[in-house]
Amino acid sequence: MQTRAVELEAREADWEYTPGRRLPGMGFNGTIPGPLIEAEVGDTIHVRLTNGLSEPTTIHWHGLRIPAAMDGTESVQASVEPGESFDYEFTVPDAGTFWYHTHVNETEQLERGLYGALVVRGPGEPALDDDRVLMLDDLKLDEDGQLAPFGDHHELHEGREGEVRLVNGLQEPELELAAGQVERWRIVNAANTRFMRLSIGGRPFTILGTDGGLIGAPVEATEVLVTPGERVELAVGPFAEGDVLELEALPYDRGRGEPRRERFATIRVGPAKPSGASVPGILRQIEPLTAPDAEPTRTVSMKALMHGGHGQRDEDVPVGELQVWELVNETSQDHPFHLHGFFFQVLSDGQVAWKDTVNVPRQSQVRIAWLPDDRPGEWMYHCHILEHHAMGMMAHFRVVS
Ligand SMILES: [Cu+2]
Repeated sequence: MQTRAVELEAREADWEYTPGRRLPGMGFNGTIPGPLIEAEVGDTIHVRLTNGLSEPTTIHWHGLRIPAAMDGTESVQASVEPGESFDYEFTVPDAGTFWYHTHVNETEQLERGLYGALVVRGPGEPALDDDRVLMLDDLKLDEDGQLAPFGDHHELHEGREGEVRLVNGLQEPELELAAGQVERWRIVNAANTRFMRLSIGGRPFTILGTDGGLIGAPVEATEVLVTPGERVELAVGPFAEGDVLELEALPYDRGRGEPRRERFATIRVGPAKPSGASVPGILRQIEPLTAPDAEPTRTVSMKALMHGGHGQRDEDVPVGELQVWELVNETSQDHPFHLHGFFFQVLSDGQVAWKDTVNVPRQSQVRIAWLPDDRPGEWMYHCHILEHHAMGMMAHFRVVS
């Protein structure tokens, strides 16, 4: 186990998102996405955040089960003022694909690029030929090709979706793969609002993991829905030399916007290389927290959250007391529900996996279970459509020992 020291400076960035086109971005260390942070389970990460912006910021460590004081929200720390710095220090307990992002003026700071990925590796993971992180995002531009203004009333309700699709900060890039190889793709939806029903040229791929790392057993699929904040890990390939495939989002109706088929990247398959990839039939043992039909201990209404405004407070959660929450969405649009600091299992989808963000489709319910381990303090949950979060679609609660 190691201690890893990382310096992150939030600063303005001249963002060339496609050759010859630039935007005034914001990037950790001036890059979009920010630096990839890599660690092994049990490592301690020390991050000094320095704020080189002209407005306050913080970092939220999305999906990491770390102490409340390190969660990066304004309920556990003062936001970091321009010119100041803040030290985050925590141990990473779980293997998986996580991400870090600003938690202040999110709609604008995230759109402008203040996010990055954090990958934690554990023992006994499947061996694939390569491992890459794809942070998917979009950008909303105005007629002059500049960032569209933020936060009008319509945008807050409908969410902000743009016509420029990005992979790792670049518009519809080309990705090269070697024929015959199978890669592990760690995909993060870093968009403010855009839902991504991902397809890789219609070819089958294997789902290996989700928000909280590996799932129990690999799942073959030709598409997977990734909503804002969610992650998915895929085994991709093998393909034949000369194949050209599109990484795209298929039409998905979230109750707003126009469902369309949209390209994120083009995949070109080059000359063959030998493959040592193998995906075992069992990836991990995950014990169910409770029975799929367990009675809810609490109901969370998306409608009430959406209309409740800021400062809502939900009831305390005692350490060690199993939580079964019924997430009820009586609104006319889908909402990706994100719980800070803890993993949950979705009881209503028949799978046993660790999640921190789950889509609650409109006019439906999703039942989740989670067990608050001994990390008391101020926590929160919110809709991960950032405009909804900005509108106040969130609640604070305490975990109490
Ligand atoms: Cu929402």
